[in-house]
Amino acid sequence: YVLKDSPASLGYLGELVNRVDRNLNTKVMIVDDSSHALALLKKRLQLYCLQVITATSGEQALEKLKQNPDIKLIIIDHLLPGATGFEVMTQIRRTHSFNTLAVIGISATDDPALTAKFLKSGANDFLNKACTPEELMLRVSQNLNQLDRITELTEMAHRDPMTGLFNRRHLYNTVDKLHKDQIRAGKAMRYAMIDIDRFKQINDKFGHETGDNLIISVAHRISDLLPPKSVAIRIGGDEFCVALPDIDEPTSKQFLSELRSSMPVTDPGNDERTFAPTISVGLSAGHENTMASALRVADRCLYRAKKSGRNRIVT
Ligand code: GH3
Repeated sequence: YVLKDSPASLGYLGELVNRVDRNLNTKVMIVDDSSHALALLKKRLQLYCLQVITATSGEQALEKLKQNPDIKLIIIDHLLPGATGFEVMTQIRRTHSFNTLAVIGISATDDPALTAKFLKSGANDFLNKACTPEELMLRVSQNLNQLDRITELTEMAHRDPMTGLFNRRHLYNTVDKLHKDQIRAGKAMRYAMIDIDRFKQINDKFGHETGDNLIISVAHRISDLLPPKSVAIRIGGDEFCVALPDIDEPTSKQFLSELRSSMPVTDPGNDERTFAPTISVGLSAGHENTMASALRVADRCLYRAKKSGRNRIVT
C-alpha cells in the first residue's frame, strides 16, 4: 500500500518496518455490526501483523475489552445495535485513559459533524470507511506510535536515571495503589528504608564519583537480591526504599541481612582502594493502613538503627 499510493522515503520505510515489528505483540479491536466491514478491516490490519479482535455491538466490545485489558487501539463504527459508538466510547473512557488506549471512530457517512462528535466523546482520531488502505495504516500506526511514546516517557518518568531503580514518583503513584490493594485483600505490605552509613564521609574522603559508584553498586545489589514482586526505589541521595508485598517478617529480614552482608569491600570504581561501607535499615510492621503511615514507621526504625550504632536492621 505504501509504495502503491505515494512515494515513501527510506527513513519512513524504516519506521514502518519498526512499527510492523512491534505490531506482532499489539492487540487491536474493531467494533462494527457489518460483517463485511469487519472482514475487510481485519484483513487490512492483519497485513501489518496486528492481532485483531472483533466485536459486533457495544456490549460485546466492552466485554472483550474487559477480557483483553492489553488492547491498545479500538476502531469503532458510530452506528451500532443497542448503543451508538459515541455512547460506547464514553463508557470506554471511564476506565481507559488516553495514556493506555487509542480509539479511532469510523463511519461510512459524510456527515461533517461526526468528527467533532467522536473527538468530544473521547476518540483520538476519525476515519471515513472510504479511506485508502494507506491512510488507514498511517492513522493506526501514528496512534500506536504515540501510545508507545507515552509508555516510554511514563517509564522514564518513574525511574531514577543514575541507578535504574524506581523513583519517588513511582512510590507515590504505583506503590501507593499496590499498598491499598494489598491491605484491602487482607495481605501484609512491608517497607524497608535503607541508608548507607556515614555516606558523607565517603564522599568527602574519596570524592563524589566514588560516592556515586557506591550508590549504583548498592542499587544493583538490592535489585539482584530483591524478593519476587517487591519494588526497589531510590528515595534520593544514599537512601533507598524496598516495598515488600505479602512477604513475611522472617523472609524480609533474610533478604535485608543478605543485602547487609553483600556490601562491596572495595571502591566499585577502583579495586585497589579498600573500604567497607555499611547500611542501616528500618523495617515497617506490615499491617499499617496507609503507605504514608508505614513509611513513617520504617523511617522511625531507620532512625533508631542509626542512633543505636548503625550497621543493623531495626523493626
Ligand atoms: P548517616 O549515617 O547518619 O546517614 O550519615 P550520612 O553521612 O550518610 O548522612 P546523610 O545521609 O545525611 O548524607 C547524605 C550525603 O549524600 C549528603 C549529600 O551530599 C550526599 N549525596 C546526595 N545525593 C548524592 C548523589 O547522588 N551522589 C553523591 N555522591 N552524593 C550524594
